[in-house]
Amino acid sequence: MGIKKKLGLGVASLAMGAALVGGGTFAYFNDTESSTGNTFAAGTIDLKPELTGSALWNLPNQQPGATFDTGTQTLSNDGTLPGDLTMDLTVADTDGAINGTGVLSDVIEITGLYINGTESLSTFTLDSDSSGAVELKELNGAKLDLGSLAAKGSAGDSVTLRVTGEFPDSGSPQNQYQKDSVAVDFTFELKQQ
Ligand SMILES: [Ca+2]
Ligand SMILES: [Ca+2]
Repeated sequence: MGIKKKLGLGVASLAMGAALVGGGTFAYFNDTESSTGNTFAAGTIDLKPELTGSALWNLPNQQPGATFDTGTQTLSNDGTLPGDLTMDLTVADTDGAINGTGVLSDVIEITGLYINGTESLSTFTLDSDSSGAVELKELNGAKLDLGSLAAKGSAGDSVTLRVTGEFPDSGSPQNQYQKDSVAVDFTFELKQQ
């Protein structure tokens, strides 16, 4: 028996067995479709530039009347997902402890907070002592919403920020602030929406 005939016999036997078990087979219409290659991949949230350890200002040896300005800083989303940007602030005084009591964060004022070039300080509720000015002490623990950043490459994937301030000259002696210093830490977080 040639190999073709052997194969033919095998097929016939199988068909018979099916008929015995199932009690009969019937033809039917059917249709199958497939979808392959379905993947789920996580996108990224990546705020740039990396600011770890870099200061926006470092002003030793100041006196009443001095001003400071961070210059315009750009923060960008370098990731593939949009996010909401916040800025956390902490303020820490070091009291020189000479000439009476008082620390710099009581008197140094933030005079401008520019977001994309628009002065936005008054849009935040920061003047908790209703003095008419935002002193550094009022920023300690503040969390400011700076808006959304689109995914990298889309319109609105970056924001510019600039902070200005002043150590006001009160017109009278402010010797209680001699030798004092104050540190302001900014922490920016871009969080997925
Ligand atoms: Ca105030
Ligand atoms: Ca002091």
